[in-house]
Amino acid sequence: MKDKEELINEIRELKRRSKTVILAHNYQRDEVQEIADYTGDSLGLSRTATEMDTDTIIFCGVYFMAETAYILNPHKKILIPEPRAGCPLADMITIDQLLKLKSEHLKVPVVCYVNSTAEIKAESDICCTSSNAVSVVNSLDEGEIIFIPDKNLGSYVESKTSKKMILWPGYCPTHQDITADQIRALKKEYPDAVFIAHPECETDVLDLADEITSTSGMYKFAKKTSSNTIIIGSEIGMRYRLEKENPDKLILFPSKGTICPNMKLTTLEKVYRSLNEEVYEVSIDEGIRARAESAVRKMINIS
Ligand code: CIZ
Repeated sequence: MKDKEELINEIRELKRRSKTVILAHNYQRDEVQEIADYTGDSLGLSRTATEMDTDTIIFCGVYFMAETAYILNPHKKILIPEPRAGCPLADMITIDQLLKLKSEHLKVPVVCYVNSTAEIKAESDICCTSSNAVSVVNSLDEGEIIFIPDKNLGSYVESKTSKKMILWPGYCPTHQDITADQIRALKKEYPDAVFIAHPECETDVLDLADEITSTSGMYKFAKKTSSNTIIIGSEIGMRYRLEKENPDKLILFPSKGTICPNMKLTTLEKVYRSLNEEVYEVSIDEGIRARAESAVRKMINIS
């Protein structure tokens, strides 16, 4: 079995020889972020994939993210090292449930969070991410909006707009595990700390936040805050880049358990195999992909 350094060197060499670009989501393992050419959020990475002059991209993240990269880059080969890396939040609404919801609220536009399957995106009017959800909702003329599948992000958006939101009861189990009591305890221990929360957290946790933002927004806020102690209300993979970019700041998480088990399924060994054997290729039925692309492009055009 190869040791970590050996694997990293071989991955770098294979990547160089095959002209493959590796993209890694902000929640990936430290060592996977280390070998990536780019790290970022799902939309940022999908857009980077569009700009890259390469035919093959390895997307280290969960399945809907690699799908989103494929939706925007159907002529490129998008590989995911671990195809079983799913997203429980994306799976909390099925296509039949969405069709039923739409039939109960005719003419109400559907905004779907990027954490959704390609099929769900194809049945939605417009997509959004955690960084542009408020502007996406505000861009619509209608006063009433169906927002799927994340109830926490949806109710945060509702608090920032004058729209009536029909929410779906989905949630991210990792962010849902962060509690207001954990944050209060950390704030008591570190009274000068600022708390940055992801909008996938529950409302009582968001009520304690100094800043509510996406993963990309967290990196920006961490750099500019004058506080030397930052509590992060999100997945533990954020620690890698936050500590690298802010060596003088103390980065704290509410618990050691703020882990997305699906994000951690991608390992260096699997990235090596993906490069070596060109597995596993993402593909989506063209009819679904084209309709999903329309929802994603509409979002890109307004943000
Ligand atoms: O869009 C993403 O990558 C997710 C799931 C979260 C975020 O805030 O970046």
